Amino acid sequence: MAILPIVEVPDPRLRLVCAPVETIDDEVRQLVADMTETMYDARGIGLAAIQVGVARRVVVIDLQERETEDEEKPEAVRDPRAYINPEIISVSEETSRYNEGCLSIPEQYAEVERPARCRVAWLDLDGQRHEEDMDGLMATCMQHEIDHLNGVLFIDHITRLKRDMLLKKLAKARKNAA
Ligand code: GNR
Ligand code: NI
Repeated sequence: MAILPIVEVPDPRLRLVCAPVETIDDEVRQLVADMTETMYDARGIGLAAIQVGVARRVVVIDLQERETEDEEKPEAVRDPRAYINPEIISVSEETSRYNEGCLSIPEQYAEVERPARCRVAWLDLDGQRHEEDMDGLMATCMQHEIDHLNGVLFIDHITRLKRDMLLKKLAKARKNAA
């Protein structure tokens, strides 16, 4: 396994439409393993392959809360799931708001409104097809990740004013860190 560098805005790769996985081979399994390690290292709850520079429709998610913010999650409570070629089948009319963040837009957050529930289909690492209704944080996170596969970021769902403010704050934070 390897911790891979995370692609950040304004990298144009984040705007690519990713290609479906045709065969679940060792390369895909290696990618999922590396994405999982990278997600935990970065303390994210999800990660799309394009965030490590690979333009394929692969997502990993583990929503589980950590004990404290700066404590790394113990192996025992880790429950990483891989979603290959995930697709939204339907969404609820009801929406919900969540204060979203993204590892590709470090330390910036904004309230995003999305469908509260969605039905999602995907393949697991054995090539088995699954279909499931999702709600709560899982529905939000899955929609955020599938957006990445289509070159969409959470800042595309907020007003231009809020987006410009957020990107300005990011530029400032980067400048201060440099
Ligand atoms: O770690 C993450 N937290 C998060 C919080 C609210 C909504 C979505 C997310 S996903 C994000 C990790 C990430 O950037 N995934 O693409
Ligand atoms: Ni993200």
